[in-house]
Amino acid sequence: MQNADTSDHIPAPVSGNFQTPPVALTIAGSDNSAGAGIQADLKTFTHFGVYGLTAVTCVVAEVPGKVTAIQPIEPRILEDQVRLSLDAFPVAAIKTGMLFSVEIIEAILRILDQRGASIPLVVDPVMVATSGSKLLQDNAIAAYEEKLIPRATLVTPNLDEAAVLLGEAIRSLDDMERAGRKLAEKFRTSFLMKGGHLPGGVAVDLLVESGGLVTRLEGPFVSGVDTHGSGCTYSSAITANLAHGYSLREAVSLSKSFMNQAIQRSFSWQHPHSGKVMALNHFQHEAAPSASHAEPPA
Ligand code: PXL
Repeated sequence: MQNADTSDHIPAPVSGNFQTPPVALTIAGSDNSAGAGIQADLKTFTHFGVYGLTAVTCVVAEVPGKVTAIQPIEPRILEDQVRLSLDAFPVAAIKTGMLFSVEIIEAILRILDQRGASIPLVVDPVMVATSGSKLLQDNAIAAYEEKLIPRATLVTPNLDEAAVLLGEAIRSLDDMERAGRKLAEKFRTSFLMKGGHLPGGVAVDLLVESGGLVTRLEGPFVSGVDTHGSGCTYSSAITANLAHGYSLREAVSLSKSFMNQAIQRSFSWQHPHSGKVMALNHFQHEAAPSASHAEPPA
């Protein structure tokens, strides 16, 4: 296993050309509170100097800690959003987030098979919100397993999602590595196993590549940060870096550094009636070197 250095170097927003930035597409739900979903994805793409396109799968009414309604979008309209985007822009990477139903997954597969088969695809297998609300119907898990995951470049489950995909509980770092290897073999693709919820003072993730190479990524575990959307933000950071042309390993390592900062510098507000509300920090202005100092992809 190798270690990636992610703890204290600040990732640069790697944009070389302001006239023609790389383009990435997120296919995900809308979170009006903007910590998760397409809103988080767009902020993250922008941080990394990537022009973001969106295809909305569902409209979710929510604030941190509470989901009150989910309205899925007509699959035909979703398919149109993806088709128009792929036909008009040179999309360099795609991610999926909250997909909700079999019908939505099938609509995405129809259009990706026609137009997007060669574009790197990051699948964040969103199942449950941080608040505990279900964001995926039970019968859609099989569609993920049989159709979407096998064609992904990278899958980014948290430990609960990985346990569902594998059918085994994951309780330790050793379990996590074993599970990652089994998943990578089962689906013949790479998995980023996110261990943020494991006990201990560090947030450890393992990138298990389809060839079996395991890279360990570490960040400090920051207590008292009660935000949502970290999975959306992490997977869209990786997608942005893939759109820039970084290798999978580089893209994940740059994104872990960004996540460490987004969590450590998270925002907090006090509302006169409802109390404290928090959000991840997608800005990171102070830390970001100017784009002219950024290193281009190797
Ligand atoms: O964090 C998971 C997630 C993904 N996508 C949307 C969401 C949420 C969580 O609330 O609303 C749209």
